[in-house]
Amino acid sequence: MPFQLSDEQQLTQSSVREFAEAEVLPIAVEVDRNHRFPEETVPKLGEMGLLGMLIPEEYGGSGMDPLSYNIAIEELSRCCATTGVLVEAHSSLCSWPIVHYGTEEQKRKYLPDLASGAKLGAFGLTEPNAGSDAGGTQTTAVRDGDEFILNGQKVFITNGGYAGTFVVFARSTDAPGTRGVSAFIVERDTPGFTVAPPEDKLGICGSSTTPLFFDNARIPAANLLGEEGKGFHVAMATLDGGRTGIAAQGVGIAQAAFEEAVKYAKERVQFGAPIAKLQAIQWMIADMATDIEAGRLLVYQAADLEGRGEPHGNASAMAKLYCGQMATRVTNEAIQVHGGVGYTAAYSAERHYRDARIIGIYEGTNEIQRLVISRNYLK
Ligand code: COS
Repeated sequence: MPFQLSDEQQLTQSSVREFAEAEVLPIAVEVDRNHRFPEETVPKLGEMGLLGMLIPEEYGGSGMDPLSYNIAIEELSRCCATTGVLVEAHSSLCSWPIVHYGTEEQKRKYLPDLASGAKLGAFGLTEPNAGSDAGGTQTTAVRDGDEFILNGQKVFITNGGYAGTFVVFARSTDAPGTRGVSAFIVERDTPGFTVAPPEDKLGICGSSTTPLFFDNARIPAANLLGEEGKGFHVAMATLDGGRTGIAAQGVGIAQAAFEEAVKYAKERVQFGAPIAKLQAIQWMIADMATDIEAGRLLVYQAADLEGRGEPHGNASAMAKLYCGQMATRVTNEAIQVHGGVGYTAAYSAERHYRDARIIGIYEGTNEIQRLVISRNYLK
């Protein structure tokens, strides 16, 4: 077996599964139907230490290894994809860059509240005219004494409506393209910074996905994250880890759909026997199980490389590319196993199918992952 989880990793897996089944699963359907952010889960996630997984102990987190973290994201997403991405964006996209690029002062100021869940985190990179072309950032940051003045707009920001701490990217120098971009930490109550109402989406319906507006928003120059003009590197390095987390979310969604398809196949009787006795169903189950396992191993590999301090951008792009397609395939098959009822809201297969679709889009589309991967072989 290429990956033998350590005792500690297995403990993380079982304890997060137990927590998610007790606290997250019971509200998953309602959160989806009502497009409701699961606000009451946030303090529970904080108490369980699930908001400080990527934050070192000295700043209030648990300093978990990347493989354990991704296992936790899989387990949360297996019960509720909305909760999975809530934790993933908070951890991979906001906490991680502050841990890795923040000054000691920034870490002491922002990380303890992120670790406890007193504040949720978000990441503002995408703009109306800068999606896949993240280097086309148009939001500006102009230095004025001890401050930067931010102007512009971000879109599709996960946790936008509830986050207290945002890592935001803006153009602060005249350097063209990716080189003029800098990263900043922005607090929610900054005058001139507003969060618009959430998007109405196909899936992950409880997740708060919002635009952000900066209208002469003044932030302290001390909130520059990393070196000025190196923000694009911060964004790309952040996404190297984040993409593994989204792949893990895809594994969790697919696993949930698979388990429900197996259960239904054993219960549903047609032609005088459970449909699990039919080879047509058996082959679907076999393909789904194999597909999920392949995706999970890609996630484990990318996380393991990251944990050992090895370059992991190629592996995380592969994991995300594969899991985006895998989760769509598996959840589609799960509906097929259910037949007509799979198309209705009486079963969760349709929710998983809708939730799976985003895996191949956010934190870089399938096409961007192919670009990242192919560059490693063709350079
Ligand atoms: N880690 C650190 N630095 C990186 C990096 C990485 N993984 N990948 C690239 N860089 C650096 C490069 O070394 C280069 O540095 P220099 O300017 O110092 O030479 C710089 O970043 C620009 O890189 P590159 O030339 O590859 O940039 P491109 O404009 O070609 O963009 C893609 C590359 C398309 C891969 C990038 O824009 C991207 O990932 N787009 C998708 C964005 C995305 O995922 N959005 C989702 C938002 S979060 S929900």
